[in-house]
Amino acid sequence: MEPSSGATVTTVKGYACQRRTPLQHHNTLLTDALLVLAENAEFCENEGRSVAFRRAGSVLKALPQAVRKMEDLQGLPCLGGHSQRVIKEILEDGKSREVEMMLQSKQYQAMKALTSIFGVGVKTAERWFREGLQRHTDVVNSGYKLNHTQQAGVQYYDDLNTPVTKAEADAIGQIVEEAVQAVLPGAEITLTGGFRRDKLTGHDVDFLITHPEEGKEEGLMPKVVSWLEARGLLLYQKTNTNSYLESTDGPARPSHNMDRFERCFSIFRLERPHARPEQHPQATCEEQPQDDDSARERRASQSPGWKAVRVDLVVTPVSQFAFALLGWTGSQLFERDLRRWAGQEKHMSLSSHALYDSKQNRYLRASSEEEIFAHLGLEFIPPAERNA
Ligand code: DGT
Ligand code: MG
Repeated sequence: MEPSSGATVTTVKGYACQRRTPLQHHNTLLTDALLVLAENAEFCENEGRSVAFRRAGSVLKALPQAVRKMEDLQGLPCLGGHSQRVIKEILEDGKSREVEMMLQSKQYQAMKALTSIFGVGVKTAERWFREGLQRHTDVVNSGYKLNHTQQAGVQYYDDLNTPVTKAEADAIGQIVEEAVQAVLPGAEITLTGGFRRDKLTGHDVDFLITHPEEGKEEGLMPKVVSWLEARGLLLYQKTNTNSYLESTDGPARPSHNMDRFERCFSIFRLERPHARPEQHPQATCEEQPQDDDSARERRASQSPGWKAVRVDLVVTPVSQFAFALLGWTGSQLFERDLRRWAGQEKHMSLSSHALYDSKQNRYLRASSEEEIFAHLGLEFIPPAERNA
């Protein structure tokens, strides 16, 4: 369709991995609204719908200018009818009634609050909501039996829901570096995830650990974890051992995105710089707030001298490092579209371990992200432009 006169025509490719998506963009009002719809679809366990809204938002993030009228959307991919209706309403009225109502709804608010507890997924949150729980404090008061992860999620709720800064990520990086060098000199750590895409804050800090000599990295994770635990630096950890070699060594399946690396989900105890010493209750009894339940809970989860920070550690053999780096840098939608592109357009199968070419019936090696993009017939997109 020919755009009407006055419309700003922009060509945007259909896969997120074909586009450059910077961190800062021009359409946050629209993308924030679409994100609410995507989250709500996720809360209803409708993944297809959630991805559709995320894709629509991601296309708007890649535009070089703000959308001002519906004609500006002509020719753009991934914008379904529902997304377009919401965009139209916002362009005309400054907001979408549907999104506003969703934000006000008890169910959306409860699902958002409950799923923001570390260790609580949509299914559990949904059940708790049906049973009348709405906030993390309700979970504490319910007396429900929580698993180890959820206990940590509730205990450190406030800290874990306070964005991690780049300075904090760097401080954690120094600790991880020290731990890794102590147990395996010569091993290398790399900051991945959102911080590698130049995000200023994140919900966690992601690291890859490898060693230039293949095989040296085996068994590294338990040693790193022991080193950290011995120094009281871990508040929580759950380590999965590498199962990639033990499993049937078939082609990497693109739909299977849980990796089989040695991986540690953890919560670090990060000393705050210039932290005030912890206050003794008796010393300040005159200023004590009323000792109601919520005040007690707040104090229990407050940690004046230190902050609880979610950290993911992943150990990879150096032969798989480039794939792991590409797979862990994100964004999630960028990763999803990389795998979709590989499968649908190239008959290849990409994971964070390997790239398999089904036409040639062989794995394609790569020692850098650039080589993987080249194998996939894609222009290289640097990490800071993978914020799809
Ligand atoms: P954040 O932490 O919310 O600021 O944002 P990201 O982008 O760092 O997101 P995060 O930490 O959940 O994950 C980092 C990237 O790693 C993400 O973009 C996709 C990838 N990723 C996360 N979990 C898995 C996993 O289990 N397997 C694989 N292959 N990739 C994962
Ligand atoms: Mg992250």
